[in-house]
Amino acid sequence: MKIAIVGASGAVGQEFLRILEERPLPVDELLLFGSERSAGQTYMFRGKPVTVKLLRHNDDFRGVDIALTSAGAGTSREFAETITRHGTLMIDNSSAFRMEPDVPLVVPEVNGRDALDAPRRIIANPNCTTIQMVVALQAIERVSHIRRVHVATYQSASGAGAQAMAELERQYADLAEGREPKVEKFAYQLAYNVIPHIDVFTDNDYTKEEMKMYHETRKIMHSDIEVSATCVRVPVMRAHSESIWLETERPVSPDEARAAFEAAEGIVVMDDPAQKVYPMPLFIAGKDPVYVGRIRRDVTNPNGLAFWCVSDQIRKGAALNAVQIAEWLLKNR
Ligand code: 11C
Repeated sequence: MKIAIVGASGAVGQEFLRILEERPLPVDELLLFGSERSAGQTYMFRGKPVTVKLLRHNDDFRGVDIALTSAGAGTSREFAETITRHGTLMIDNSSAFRMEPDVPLVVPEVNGRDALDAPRRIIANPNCTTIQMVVALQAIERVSHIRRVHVATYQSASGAGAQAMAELERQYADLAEGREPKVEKFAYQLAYNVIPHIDVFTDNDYTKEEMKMYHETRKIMHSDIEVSATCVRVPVMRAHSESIWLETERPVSPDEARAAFEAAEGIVVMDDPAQKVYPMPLFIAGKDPVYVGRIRRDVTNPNGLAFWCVSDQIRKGAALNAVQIAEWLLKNR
């Protein structure tokens, strides 16, 4: 297989490289593409150097089987035709095409089959907060239909990219040395703070990030589920956490939920509060599964269930999910 990574120098692009090294996807040739800033840089892949080429409107994608793209929605929109016109399958990590009806939005553990119908040769990778949530929700949906979800997210700096991670580190260093911290990538100083604002505000006073959780969840799960989210940036380097309250059609006990989570693909249950066992981003960063803990009955609602969910959003929330889509297609086409 000839694979291309578009946006090779970004946080997700670099994770694609690591994941392709580790996983069974057969990569005979790897091409790297990037902006003018990253073109010419060299990265090692399976012991050999690969140089990033400038992404251009030319025939560079001829013969490429799969392009894993993560260079922002604008670049995806601009280059989709160039990337796909010779039959390359574009698995796109941006928000550019997610809600388009002829583009499947796929999380293999939930709706892998949707990947089989990609008439534009584009498959969209959902937003990271949606991916980890739907993996967990689908486990419960198998037991009883979920009517609605309330979710509060605790999103790490890496969700905003490699430069945002560096900004958070610099802010702590500046503050420690008595300097005024620089704020560029976030709305406010993130060090020693939490910011209830990710992406832009929309007409209904939710942010775009929050509305992605509403719309993407319904599309992936093929469900009328309602999702009300508050998305918050926290001074964590990597891995997003989510506090989830859901309401099912019939009551689902915590034991039933635990069994459903344990039986589901891609989920690890870490739930023994008496022993202080619950997932935390510091320890989940760099790992593949979606971790679930603090499973309990919602005291305000007989049909309610509450739990805590953590996953590395650069892996399962982005690069890993995209590679798993490619793997799923190879296995099932
Ligand atoms: C964040 N979830 O944590 C965002 C990043 O639609 O792919 C990913 C945005 C997207 O800031």
